[in-house]
Amino acid sequence: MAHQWRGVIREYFDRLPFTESDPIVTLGEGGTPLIEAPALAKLLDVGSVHLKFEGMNPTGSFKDRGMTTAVSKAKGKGAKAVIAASTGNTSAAAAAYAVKAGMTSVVLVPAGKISWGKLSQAVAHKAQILQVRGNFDDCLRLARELSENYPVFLVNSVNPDRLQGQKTASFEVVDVLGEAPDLHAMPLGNAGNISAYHLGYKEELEIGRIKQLPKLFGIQAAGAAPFIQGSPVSKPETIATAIRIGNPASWDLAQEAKRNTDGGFGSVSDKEILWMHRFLSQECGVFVEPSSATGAAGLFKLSQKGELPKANTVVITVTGHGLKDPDWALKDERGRQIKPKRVAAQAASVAEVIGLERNK
Ligand code: AN7
Repeated sequence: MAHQWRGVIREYFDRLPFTESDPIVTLGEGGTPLIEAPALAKLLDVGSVHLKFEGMNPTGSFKDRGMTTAVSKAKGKGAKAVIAASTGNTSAAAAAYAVKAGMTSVVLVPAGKISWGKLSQAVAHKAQILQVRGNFDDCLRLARELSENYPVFLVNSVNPDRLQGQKTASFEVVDVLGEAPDLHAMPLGNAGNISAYHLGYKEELEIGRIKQLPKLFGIQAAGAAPFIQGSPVSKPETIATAIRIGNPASWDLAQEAKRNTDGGFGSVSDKEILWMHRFLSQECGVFVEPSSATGAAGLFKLSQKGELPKANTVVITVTGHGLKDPDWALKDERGRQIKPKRVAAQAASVAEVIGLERNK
């Protein structure tokens, strides 16, 4: 029988805190492609750029890596229900993995501020969805309080089992490149992901698979940029709803990731995010949700200012699939709705509309 990727717990079993008797709840997450993007390398004026396309995970975002570990651990402890606060992707992943585990799920999302692609996933996987009158930070506070006082397991990234799963993305990058990149950038929201990459790369350094850590760069949306401001933002605002977070839970771990790798934080406007969102789909063939374009947008901004550190190999994690939040692709640069032309069902009229001349 042909070999199939077995999900991150089985693929990296000796690198994760699991034993043979532990239940494993998996949907085959991980093993995502690292896609070369020469157009982006040219734009940034670096040797090479590889996009780690996390939209290829089973629920369409990197959250699946941490959800397989968190839900497996919860199952091992006899949990019947999981709870998560979410800007969307965590809720989709929690709901799907809960179904696979035979558990129920409760998700708390900011009212009216999650994309309908993600909402449809939580509904499809029969989560109990509660729209909280507040932002993500309010949702996380509630989820923590509920998990402390009621029989529900918290599967947000404040649960260390989540970071264990998410660190496998750095292993995969090293598996493919054979070394660490010089620089690795990603969007920065609640800060679980940059902390997990740091953890993974540190482990790779310890066992000698890489010789140095990549500089880790976390990029925020300008309207939700507590790491740039230096303190929590009380009213985060951005069209990149996945990272509309004002009070990141993994604050200290992210600061450590930046310091320890000589990396950096940056922020980009919604306009810059949408410009890069379009560039990735139109010039690189990679369709991501707007939030996921933030890492690349941040590096572009640094390169334009002449502040991008010299790098031969750059990896940029694009965290979620474009189909999660597709409305933005259906708008042009000025925000006008794009409507494909209607034509009669005749080759000659189609040819005329697209400006083709008949072969001689
Ligand atoms: C596409 O789903 O926080 O810095 O509740 O969905 O690890 O938080 C999502 C975050 C980047 C930020 N890109 O990662 C949630 C949630 C996408 C995301 C982030 C998120 P972290």
